[in-house]
Amino acid sequence: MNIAYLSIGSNIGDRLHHLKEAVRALHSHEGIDVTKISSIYETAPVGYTEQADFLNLAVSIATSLDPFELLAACQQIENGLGRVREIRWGPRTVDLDILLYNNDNIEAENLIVPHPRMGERAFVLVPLLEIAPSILHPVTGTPFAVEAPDEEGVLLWKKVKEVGQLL
Ligand code: PH2
Ligand code: MG
Ligand code: MG
Repeated sequence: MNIAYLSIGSNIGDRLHHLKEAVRALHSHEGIDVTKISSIYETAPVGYTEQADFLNLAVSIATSLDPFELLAACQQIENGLGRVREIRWGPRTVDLDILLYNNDNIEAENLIVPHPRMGERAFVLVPLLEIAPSILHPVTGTPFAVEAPDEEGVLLWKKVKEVGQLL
């Protein structure tokens, strides 16, 4: 069994509903178990800033899927929830990104793991470190650190303690 961490975000429509639907869809996939879930954070948009605030969370999964099958499953869930691909870093009903997959270092055309921008993004790291506080970067072997999350626009929005709360 493989362990992966995913970041999930939404900033269109009923954001909480979209996050829940994404977690449910992951969990109901026969090759995926959602094992840990972070609280939900409201986060200021990064990259393209002329858009609404996001809700973001992180999950840990146990999966029999290989990284590319997992990517396909994530994209299928995004499409099923009405995701239309438009502006890079622009608004989205739901976005599922693979952050880490075991300790793998993958550099394919359609998939880079560890996620190349995760180390600079408080909206990724704050939820991730809540569920995996002592995790190390698979390539550099160093811990992930986030300095001042609230200054980077990351605020606790809903405390979540167990996966069942979002199913
Ligand atoms: N996702 C992006 C770009 N910017 N900003 C926040 N706060 N949260 C996101 O999930 C996010 C973003 C591209 O996927
Ligand atoms: Mg993303
Ligand atoms: Mg994405």
